[in-house]
Amino acid sequence: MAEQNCIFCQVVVGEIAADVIYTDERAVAFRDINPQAPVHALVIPREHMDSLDDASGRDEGLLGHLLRVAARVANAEGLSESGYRTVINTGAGAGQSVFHLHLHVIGGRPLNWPPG
Ligand code: DGP
Repeated sequence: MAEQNCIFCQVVVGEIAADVIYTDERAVAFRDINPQAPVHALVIPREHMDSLDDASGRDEGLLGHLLRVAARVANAEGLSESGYRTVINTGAGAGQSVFHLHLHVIGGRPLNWPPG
């Protein structure tokens, strides 16, 4: 169910334009508007979920699917050799600013560890 005022729900239905690079029946991937690396995509479920904290046991299949989409996107973006990072920020204190679950897929430059 779409959440009112959720920008990523609006991306899913096309009300907000995005550079979409992958879609299927459960997920959408598009380029981040504020990229932190040469490749920076977001993978989201079509169904609204505020954050990873809202996932329940019945969402396990969906979560696995989102991870597989992240890998597919990363490989399609040419990151299989160089590697890539998938990040889920959960909660404002961890840097989450959009409260619709999303996986960042980041790559195309050296990535430091630990992250900031
Ligand atoms: P986070 O801070 O983990 O919640 O990441 C949210 C990301 O979403 C952030 O990197 C910027 C991106 N973003 C926010 N609004 C939009 C938008 O309207 N379009 C796109 N493509 N990305 C957005």
